[in-house]
Amino acid sequence: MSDDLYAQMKQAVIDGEAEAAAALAQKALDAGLPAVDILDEGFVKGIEEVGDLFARGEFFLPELVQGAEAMKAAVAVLQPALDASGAERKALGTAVAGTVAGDIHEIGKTIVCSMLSAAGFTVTDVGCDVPVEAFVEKVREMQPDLLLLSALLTTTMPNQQKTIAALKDAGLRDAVKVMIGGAPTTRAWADEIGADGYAEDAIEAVAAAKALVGAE
Ligand code: B12
Repeated sequence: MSDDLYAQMKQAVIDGEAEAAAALAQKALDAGLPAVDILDEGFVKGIEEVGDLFARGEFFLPELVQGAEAMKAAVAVLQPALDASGAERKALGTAVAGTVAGDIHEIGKTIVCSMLSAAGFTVTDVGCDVPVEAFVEKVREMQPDLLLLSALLTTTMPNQQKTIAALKDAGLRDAVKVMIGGAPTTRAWADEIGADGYAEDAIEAVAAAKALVGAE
C-alpha cells in the first residue's frame, strides 16, 4: 500500500497538483509512514522526474514551476512531522539567494530556491532588488555555504561583480561560495568576475550547488 502511495506522490508532483500532493502527504502521515520516507520515496522522486523531463525538453517552464509548487505544498505538510521526529533530512548545506540591485526579476531565482530546497539545502530567499551591502550583511550574519546572485538585465549584471568585490572588501570572500545565474549571464562572465559557480537553469543549479559544497 505504501508503494502505491509513493507512486501517487511522484505523479502528483509530475502533474503539478499542489492540492493533491498536500493531501497525499497528510494521508501518508495519517497512515503512519515516516516523514523522511514520504519525502524521499515519494515526492523527491517526482521532482527528479520533472527535472529530467525539463532537461529533455519534454516539460517547459510552467510544468517546472507547477512541479516545484506541488513539491513545496507537500514539504509544508511534512515539515512539522520532520521537525517533531527530530529526523533531520540529510542537510546538504545552507544558501542565501537574491536578485541583485536594480533588478526585480525574481521568477527564475525563486525556482532555483525551490529546487535547492527540494534537494535538501536550507535556503534563505532575500528577494529581489537587493543592494550589494545587504548581501554582504546577510553573509556576515548567516554564514551560508553558498551565496546565489541572480541578474536578468545586462544593466544589473555588474552588480553581481560589485557584490563579489564588496565581499572581498569585507573580508568575507573566502567564507562563502558565490554562484551566479540569470538569462544574460554566462560561464565566461562568472569566470571574469571570479564567481565560484554558474548554472544555466535550476536543474543545473542543484548539481552545481552540490558540487560546490562537496555533496556530489
Ligand atoms: C517576466 C519578465 C519581467 C517581469 C518580471 C516579473 C517578476 N516578478 O520576476 C517584469 C514585467 C516585472 C519585467 C520588467 C522588466 N523587464 Co523583463 N522580462 C521578463 C521575461 C519575459 C521573463 C523572465 C523570466 O521570469 N523568465 C523565466 C525564468 C524561469 O527564467 P530565468 O529568469 O532566466 O531563470 C532561470 C535561469 O536564468 C537560472 N537562474 C536565474 N537566476 C539564477 C541565479 C543563480 C544563482 C543560478 C545558478 C541560476 C539562475 O535558473 C532559472 C530557472 O531555470 C524576460 C524575457 C526572457 N526571455 O528572459 C524579460 C527581460 C529579462 N526583461 C527585460 C527588460 C528590458 C525589462 C524592463 C527594463 C522593461 C521596462 N522597460 O520596464 C523591466 C525591468 C524591471 C527591473 N528593474 O528589473 C529584457 C532584458 C534585456 C536586457 N538585455 O537586459 C528581457 C530579456 C526582455 C527582452 N527580450 O527585452 N520583466
